[in-house]
Amino acid sequence: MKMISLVTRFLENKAVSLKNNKILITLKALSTNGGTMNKKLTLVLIGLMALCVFGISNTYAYTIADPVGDQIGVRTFDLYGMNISHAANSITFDIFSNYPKTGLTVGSWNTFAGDLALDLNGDHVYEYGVAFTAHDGLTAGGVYAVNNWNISNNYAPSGYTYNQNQIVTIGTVSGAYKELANLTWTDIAGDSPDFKWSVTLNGSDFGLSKLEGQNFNIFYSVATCSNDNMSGSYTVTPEPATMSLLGLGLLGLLGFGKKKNA
Ligand SMILES: [Ca+2]
Ligand SMILES: [Ca+2]
Ligand SMILES: [Ca+2]
Ligand SMILES: [Ca+2]
Repeated sequence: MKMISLVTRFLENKAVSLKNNKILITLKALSTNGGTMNKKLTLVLIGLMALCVFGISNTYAYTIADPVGDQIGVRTFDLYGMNISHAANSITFDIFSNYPKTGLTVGSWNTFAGDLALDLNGDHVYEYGVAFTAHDGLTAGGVYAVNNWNISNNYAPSGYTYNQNQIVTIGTVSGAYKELANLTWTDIAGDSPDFKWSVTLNGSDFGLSKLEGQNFNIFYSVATCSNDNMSGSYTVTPEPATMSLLGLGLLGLLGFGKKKNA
């Protein structure tokens, strides 16, 4: 409440000092029309803040969202989305699905988890991959420069309905893995989604001294059948600079208010 009354007082101040600003004149009218209107303004502010907090804590607002129920076959194959975040020189991918780490056997087809495909030069040819399981001589968690990908058709026994011609796992690579990344698989609370893959990669994996400004195109198939898949892109924005600009702007605004009040 102290915070809200501070914000309200700040807005009242601004309304008095910036008489020509239409929006702030409206705020002034609201805040000087007695206690009732002041309470209304406070309620609006509380509502806005609650909305902000709810928005941040809503785990279903994925960076890349995938429709629920768009999989072929059982709901075990459903992907829900991917959250992507970054630090100074690392990027983290969290993938939410119903697919178990041990894989799923349908009839005679032993499916296993797909690998993460990354394109860093914007041509949607995925030249990097992270192996999510050990297969074809690759190490789980290894970040590889990929020459070509296995597609779902390479794995399908005859007579199955599945998502054809989709890239699913790393095929051939050039050289050893760039890094053994921190790859984790978690059985998260609840079953919609049921599980989370998480992997954190470094700029050096891609020969980059900094990730800032770098765009990633991402593709992920839930399993070797690609019965669900998702794609999207993410740009590593220069957050610290943005934050300091915002800070400077706020300081400028405060300074301006003070000057006018004097
Ligand atoms: Ca889905
Ligand atoms: Ca590429
Ligand atoms: Ca679970
Ligand atoms: Ca999908």
